[in-house]
Amino acid sequence: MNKDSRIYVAGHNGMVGSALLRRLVSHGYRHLIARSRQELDLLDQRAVSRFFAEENIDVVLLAAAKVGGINANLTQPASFLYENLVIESNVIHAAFASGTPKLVFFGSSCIYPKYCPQPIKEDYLLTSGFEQTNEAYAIAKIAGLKLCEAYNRQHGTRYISVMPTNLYGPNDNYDLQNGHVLAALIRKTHEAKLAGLRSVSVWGSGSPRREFLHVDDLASAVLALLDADHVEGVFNIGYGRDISIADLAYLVCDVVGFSGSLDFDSSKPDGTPRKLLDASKLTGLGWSPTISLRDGIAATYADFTEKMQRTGYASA
Ligand code: GFB
Repeated sequence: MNKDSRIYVAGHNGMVGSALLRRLVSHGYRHLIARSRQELDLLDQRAVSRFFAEENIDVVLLAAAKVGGINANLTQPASFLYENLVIESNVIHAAFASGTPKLVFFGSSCIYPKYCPQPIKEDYLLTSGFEQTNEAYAIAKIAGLKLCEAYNRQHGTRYISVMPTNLYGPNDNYDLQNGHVLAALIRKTHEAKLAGLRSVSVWGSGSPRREFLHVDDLASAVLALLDADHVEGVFNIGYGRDISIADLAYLVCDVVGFSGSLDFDSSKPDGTPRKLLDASKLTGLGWSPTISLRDGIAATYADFTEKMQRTGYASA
């Protein structure tokens, strides 16, 4: 890949896609291609094929997907399975059919079994059952990973898949029902502070552990992979340490400046007890994360409050 490569960032308005775009622009890549959902519906196979036939794309960063937190996955399994299967099938096939040499497919740490040795290695895929709350999304993302491998084997493409851990950062989705935990806790503690509330609800027991990677660190990892020669297969992208949901909530309260108490709501699901990734395949290429959780939360909170002031609401 070089600075004149024609790079298509699918999902450029989302948290991951916008971070990729920021990184590519800051690193001097000059031919970046992006289409909004209104300009190109990735669920429309004919439109996607026509787009690839016209655009002469060298690299695809397939960050477009239907994503969401534990409650969104629990309540919308058909949407998560259908939309992610169709988007990835349309884009991966059209990339192959138009001769695009490089593609990065984005999965998630939730594709791994609910119970497997920690930290999780790429080889643990499909070695035991899924976490029920996100089985649909996990199966869709595994299908995308396997589709890349199948095109590589049958047609000699070199499409790779990355499995990021839980992500956060600018342009996150702050919707309290469909977003992820860190964005939800930032919004809930901020609103509780402004309203002078005495407590904030935290879903579940607080005992699950999660690893969090700032989305700008994810973007630097993806560029490190694209710059490396002859990389292939699946790469975990993680921070290297995890934290309990309870301790995360206390950390967010500290950063936001909310001094009330936390109410743990056992009527909400905990989900996977732990999903710490082994990212040594990637760190072996020389990459490492640079944004600490506390600094990342503080920067994300600043982004959130700025967006609230500008738009009055912070959902994606
Ligand atoms: O981030 P989250 O929704 O997704 O939840 P997962 C992580 C943990 O935080 C769960 C707890 O144990 C939640 O019960 N939690 C506590 C909360 N308070 C809240 C809250 O206010 N909102 C939310 N959302 N959670 C997702 C998968 O699993 O991980 C996706 O469902 C994707 O498919 C994503 O893979 C990366 O980490 O449990």
